Amino acid sequence: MVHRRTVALLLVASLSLALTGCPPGTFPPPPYDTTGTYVGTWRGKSNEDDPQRIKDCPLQIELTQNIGANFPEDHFVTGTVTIDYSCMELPEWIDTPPPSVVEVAGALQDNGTLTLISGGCTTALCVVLTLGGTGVDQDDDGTLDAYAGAWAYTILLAGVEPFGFTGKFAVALETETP
Ligand SMILES: [Ca+2]
Repeated sequence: MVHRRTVALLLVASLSLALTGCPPGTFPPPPYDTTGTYVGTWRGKSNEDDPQRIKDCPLQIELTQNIGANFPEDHFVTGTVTIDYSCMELPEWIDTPPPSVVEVAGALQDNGTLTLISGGCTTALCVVLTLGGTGVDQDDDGTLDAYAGAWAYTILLAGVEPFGFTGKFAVALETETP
């Protein structure tokens, strides 16, 4: 629960930043609806002395947003990020791989910037995932089509150096096959 509270505080903080300069009563609607399934890849390198270099690792993001809600809830985005561990070699101190599906939450800013954060901990370790990027509504229909930016993934365990990756990601709306 502590982590959910942290995420909520971050949401409030990023929203207050986003709204500086808005006169009261004229809150703009979200720039687009992020609800959907997005597929793509991420690339980057680990923070080890001899870094692992990752290229084209599959990434899937599912997002939900209620654009019909009142402000500021209409700007809140929740979802899951699925990480493929076959791309990377986890350190030996990780006995059990962390969940490959990570719950994230964030806020959509009026300039199209979307930051997603997770704060998932088990009794053994914590996984911190942040995605910060810009979304584009390519066909101007009010829905997000592509989302790309910076990625950071860190696994924390007391007493050892954190292990993680930093890099870039890019995903696009999954097109339904009839
Ligand atoms: Ca669109």
